[in-house]
Amino acid sequence: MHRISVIDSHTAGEPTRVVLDGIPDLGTGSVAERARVFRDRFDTFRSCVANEPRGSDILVGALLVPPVNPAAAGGVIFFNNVGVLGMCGHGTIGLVVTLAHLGRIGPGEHLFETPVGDVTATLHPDGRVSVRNVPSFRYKHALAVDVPGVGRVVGELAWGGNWFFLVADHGRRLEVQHAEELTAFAWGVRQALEVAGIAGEPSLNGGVIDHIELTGPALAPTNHGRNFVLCPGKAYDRSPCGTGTSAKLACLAASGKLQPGEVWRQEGILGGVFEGTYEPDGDRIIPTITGTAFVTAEATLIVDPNDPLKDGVR
Ligand code: PYC
Repeated sequence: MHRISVIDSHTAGEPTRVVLDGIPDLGTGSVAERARVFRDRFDTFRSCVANEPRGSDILVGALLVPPVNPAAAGGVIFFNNVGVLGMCGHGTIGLVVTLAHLGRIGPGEHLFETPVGDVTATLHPDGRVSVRNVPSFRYKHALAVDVPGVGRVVGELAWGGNWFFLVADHGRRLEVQHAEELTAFAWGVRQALEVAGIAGEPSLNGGVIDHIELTGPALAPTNHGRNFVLCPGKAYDRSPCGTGTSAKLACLAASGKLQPGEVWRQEGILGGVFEGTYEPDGDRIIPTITGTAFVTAEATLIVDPNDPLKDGVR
């Protein structure tokens, strides 16, 4: 039997599973190099932890690995039902709350290494977590793509730790009862981008645009915007998506609609909120996203070699 210790949490409804031990040997390279080893050689482990019957399409896993920089609290490799992510905002909030739950960290600033750069997470005394994300930017705006069965869709392409295509003019209501229709629309956009060969900067995660973010007005008057984010494996983010909110901030900053330090309250599809602000960083921005997470389980996954579904359902 192989045993894997995990702690589950949710951030505004979006689950994170932090893997504490039972992790394969990924070598001693940078976190980016170890993420490549994980992707190329240990996809079975990813599927075993993230996919059914132990996980689900909406689960984001977080491998906690030793950092290169001894000043860092850890290295982290995020993954989901189909592969490895660059960064994950809701997952970093979940990781910090998990480490605090274990008594490994307390309130204050904590550095984490991710495959796409260092992030700093601040655990506030009231339990909220602020994640100072990797530099983010709008790469292209007013980009049109022809989506079969829909027509011409115009959006913005932005990096927030993952690549996002943000569409404001989608003509749909961003309410969870329409999740199926929103998923079908966003998936069509994603496939059309791929067919059209539209990509981000190849040096960042290969440039693959694997997150589609539909944006619109907030439902609550205290918030500034709402989103529906379709993740790479066709599951929608229950939270406002930390990297998606970072991409949104980059677009707002690029179009002069949000000033440095000004607060943007981003509503997710379930109504959960991340508060975002940014600092300018040359032609990029450094977003900070604040939210809360709650631990939901402490568990040991058991992988029985005789189980025909030991590697998860792919
Ligand atoms: O919060 O950044 C995020 C995220 C990415 C994918 C799912 N959640």
